Amino acid sequence: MATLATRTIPEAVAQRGADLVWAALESVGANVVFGYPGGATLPMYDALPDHPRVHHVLVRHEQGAAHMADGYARATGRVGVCSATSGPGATNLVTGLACAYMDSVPLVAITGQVSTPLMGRDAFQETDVLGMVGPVTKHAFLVSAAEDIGPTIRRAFAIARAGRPGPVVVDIPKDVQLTLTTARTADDGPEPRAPGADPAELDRAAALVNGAARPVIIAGQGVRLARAHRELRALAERLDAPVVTTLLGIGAISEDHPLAAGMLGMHGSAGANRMVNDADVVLGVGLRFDDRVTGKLSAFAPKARIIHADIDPTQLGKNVPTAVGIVADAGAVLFALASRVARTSRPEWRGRLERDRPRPQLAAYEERVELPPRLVVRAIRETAADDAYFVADVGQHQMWAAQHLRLTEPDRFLTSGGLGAMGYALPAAIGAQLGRPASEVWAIAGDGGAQMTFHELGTAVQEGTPVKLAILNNGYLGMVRQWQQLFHDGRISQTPISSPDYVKLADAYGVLGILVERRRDLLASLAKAKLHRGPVVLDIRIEREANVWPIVPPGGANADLIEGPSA
Ligand SMILES: Cc1ncc(C[n+]2csc(CCOP(=O)(O)OP(=O)(O)O)c2C)c(N)n1
Repeated sequence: MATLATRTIPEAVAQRGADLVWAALESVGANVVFGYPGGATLPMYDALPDHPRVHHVLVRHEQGAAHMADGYARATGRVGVCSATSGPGATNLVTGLACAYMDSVPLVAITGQVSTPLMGRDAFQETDVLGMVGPVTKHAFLVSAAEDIGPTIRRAFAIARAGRPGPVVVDIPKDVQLTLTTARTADDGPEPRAPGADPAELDRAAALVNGAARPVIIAGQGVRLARAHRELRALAERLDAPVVTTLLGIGAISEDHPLAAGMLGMHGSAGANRMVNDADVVLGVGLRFDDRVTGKLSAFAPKARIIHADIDPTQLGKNVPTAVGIVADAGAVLFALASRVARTSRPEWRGRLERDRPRPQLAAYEERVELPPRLVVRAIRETAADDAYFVADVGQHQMWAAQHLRLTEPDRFLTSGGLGAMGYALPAAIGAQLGRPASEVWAIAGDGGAQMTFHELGTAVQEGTPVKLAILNNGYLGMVRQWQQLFHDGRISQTPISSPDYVKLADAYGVLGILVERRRDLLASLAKAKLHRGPVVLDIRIEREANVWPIVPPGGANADLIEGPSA
């Protein structure tokens, strides 16, 4: 772990703490910061123009800053940075921090704090940031001396990246930002290294896998974070074992790979759920085995011995009983196992996979509907570049996107999986676009989530980020309506939701808005959006009461999944 050592350079010119904030960010190569200024960050913003290597993106709401930093981090693999003032600025960040925490996204958030003598006095815009963010961050620092600013920020970066990544907050009182100091950041020393897998555990895991007739690999976000796609594919091919993914694991394996068996869990494919249900050995890599993945715990993978590999030791045995637990980076585990297991062929087990593959044709009833959601998602996929990024919001459209985009390039699917924070898509897409300026970025949102953070369109305009926002507009908070229909006797309560005229609203921002009401206009409208050089908002009026299928009823076992009419 880095030390907080500083050294004084006698001939150095004294600098304000505020300058040291930006200098520290420059020194770690953080050249994009998503933020919003205020009273407690006035010194920082006063110093910013003297640091032209940092590009500051002015957001419209601090939640947007955190989600943008998150989208930037997920798309680039780098640490995302956001900034907010004290009090309401910091409180507005919290949703985005919690989202990054749940999904293991490396972020550093810099918050201004009221001046040290005012702290604890209910000062104007004072909140106890450390107290507030503790449960949703890996770590939070309060910096009490200007000379600690540089080392603390550098250490925050190291913590955000190390092991299981996550958000770190650095809270800096205004007087500390104003203090003059000649201190410089000392060399922090080497980054902490990920633990290596225990060879004995690897041997036990390999023995289990070698003895298996029906093994399944479950790939989670950890495989993507470790950029271990090649290692995953190599092991799967060696074992001839199907690979299912979690929602965040989508993109760990190309979805057209013959061993890719789709997403597992509540809205996973019937095939993926059945294979895990019948597996005799499950190798879970880089996932939490959360409730949306396992369904009823006691009935999860009932015939299987479970091997669980994760870099975070607190995950092992937390939700599912494991026969073997391995604490290590996903890439290291997959690589080490590949050299310990026998090459095998399992035509029968593989045949199951072929049989259960989701069928792409529309169901008969969908042919009678103008814009069934599955058709819309597939049309977006068809229109977008092969290597486009897709950022899904939260709700039915998120699940349709997860099920039907069928991505072949690694790591192109970004979504708020753990927290499930509506409003994520547009800001995260803007962040992803700023991190990947040469790529196409599509945000897919519902009409509910779109209204939560639509104002960030202003950020896209000011930054010239050409994100395409496709609103799958069904006039409902669709996912909640679906649950009311299926599990609350059809009693519809507070889920019909009105929308503004999105085309006019886009126009007010100087953005191209396109209304899509007919199937015959869909592809042409999407193509127009793709070719337009600036941001675009598509208001796509999908089938109003479509449901997401399959679904595992709440509290049910994955094996009890209901396939629904569109199977
Ligand atoms: C911030 C937040 N508030 C509430 C919810 C609960 N919730 C989950 S899905 C959903 C409905 C989403 O509606 P919409 O954005 O229109 O998408 P749809 O499900 O119709 O595709 C709601 C309210 C949430 N996930 N996040």
